[in-house]
Amino acid sequence: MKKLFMALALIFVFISACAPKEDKDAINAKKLIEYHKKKFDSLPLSGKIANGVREIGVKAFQYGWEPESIVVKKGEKVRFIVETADVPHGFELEGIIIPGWDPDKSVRKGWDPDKSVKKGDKTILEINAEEAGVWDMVCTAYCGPGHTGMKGKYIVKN
Ligand SMILES: [Cu+2]
Repeated sequence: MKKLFMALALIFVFISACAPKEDKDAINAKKLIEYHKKKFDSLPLSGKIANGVREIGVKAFQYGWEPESIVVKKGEKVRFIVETADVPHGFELEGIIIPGWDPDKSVRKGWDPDKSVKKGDKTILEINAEEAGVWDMVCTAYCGPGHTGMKGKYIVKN
């Protein structure tokens, strides 16, 4: 009888050790995801709608972007009006193809002056925001020692 009791007690200890517990880390992770989702959803959209197109003025400078984050809605047609405040800069949304625009032509090798953003010019680029997500906005023309840190975000909300 004592042995049976011991065996039952052991089984009980074993089961309670295996039963799913409320994992603190999982709860915290869920809270964090929720927090960021709320923050993400509440981001204001950039620019303004003109004739059904979201127009956004983007200014490149040594070494950053104004605005630093561009926010649009999935399904929108987006028009970037890109200018530079100082030296020529390139423009790329990493992983997104902009029709008629080759960001690699604005790097030093094979540099094409028509494919970089020059002072006094407005470079107009259009894309359709087809997919929700976050992409890096980068400069593809070497513009000085801070060039590689010249990063912004392109955000497409659902
Ligand atoms: Cu640059």
